[in-house]
Amino acid sequence: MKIGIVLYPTYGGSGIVATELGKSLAEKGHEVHFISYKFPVRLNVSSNRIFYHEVRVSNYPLFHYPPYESSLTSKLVDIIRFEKLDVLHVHYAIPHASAARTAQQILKEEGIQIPFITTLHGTDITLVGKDPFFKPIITFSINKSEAVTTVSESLKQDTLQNFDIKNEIHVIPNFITPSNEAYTINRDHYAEKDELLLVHVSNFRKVKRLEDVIKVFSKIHTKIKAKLILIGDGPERAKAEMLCRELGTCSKTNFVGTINNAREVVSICDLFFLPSETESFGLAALEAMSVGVPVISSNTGGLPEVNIDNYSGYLCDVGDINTMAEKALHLLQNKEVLDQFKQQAKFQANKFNQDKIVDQYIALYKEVIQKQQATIL
Ligand code: GMT
Repeated sequence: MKIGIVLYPTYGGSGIVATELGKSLAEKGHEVHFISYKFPVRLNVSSNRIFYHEVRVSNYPLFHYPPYESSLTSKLVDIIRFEKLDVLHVHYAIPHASAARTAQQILKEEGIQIPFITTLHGTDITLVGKDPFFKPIITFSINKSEAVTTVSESLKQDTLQNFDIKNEIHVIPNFITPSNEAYTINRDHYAEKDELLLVHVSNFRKVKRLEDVIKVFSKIHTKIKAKLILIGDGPERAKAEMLCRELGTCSKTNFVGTINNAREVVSICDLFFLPSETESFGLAALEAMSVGVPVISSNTGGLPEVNIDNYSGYLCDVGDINTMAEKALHLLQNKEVLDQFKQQAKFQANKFNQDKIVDQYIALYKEVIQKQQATIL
């Protein structure tokens, strides 16, 4: 198949999943065309089956706001027409699904038919989507997609509750990519031999509750020798740094920024924190588990579908920093239990096997293509 993938190119989960999916599809023999405004950060392979098409936005002075959706739509029309794509898979509803729908209508006028699939990743529904202003366009583009997928059952229920959806929603969870490279990271650069390492990875947005990570750490570090690594960057960073100063944990906290080898750094850690307000899936937690790091997370959204309480880690109420600290100490002060949880975390992560999950997308592509061909005949 010739597949077009529209994505955000950044470190955000939706872009990572879309990129890894495309890489895997190419490995399975499909031709994949990535379409975005910037080269996707995880597109670190070369393959004669992978293509990248950049959307350029006009900066004509009249445009106070550059018309990205129109540029994307025009790019889609051009690529679908020229590359003769069989199916388009857009990640994130705004503005990718609506651009896909307009491109589809333009091409229909020329006698070209292409189905498109929309994958909802969470923030498009739970945050952006709840702004009533966006509701009509999100509802319309979901209903006009030939197929819709969500990354968790919880996100499916959120979507059904908040939008008037006529389409069936398929749940296809995120997956872990096997990491083939042998890690060479030196743990000594991050901690003393007798110190435990705690870690958090995110885009430091409010929804991630970074302050809870720092507060939990301040409760823990007086009881055990430990350091905290914070991977990522974003709007809450300055506040987080102030809080570390207030709580006197600066010397034990390492803000390493947005790094390419995040999973490698996580792999040398003992415990991962994801106390988010809401999380449709929690790819960062799954990636931590895949390298044997148990997770203390909140129990909202899709997190209970990923992190199993008292097995791959612990689930706590949002904002319950006392229980988070208590559970973390329970693991960190009992080496045997911690080692058992490390193994269990890896085992749980393996359920999100890339091959099986990518095959579910392939089956869906085939289904929508066949359905569309049947309507033409
Ligand atoms: O978490 C973010 O802020 C980034 C966001 C995105 O759209 O890239 O992540 C969402 O999609 C990920 C991949 O499906 C999920 O693992 C994250 O849980 C989800 N984030 C939220 O729901 C807050």
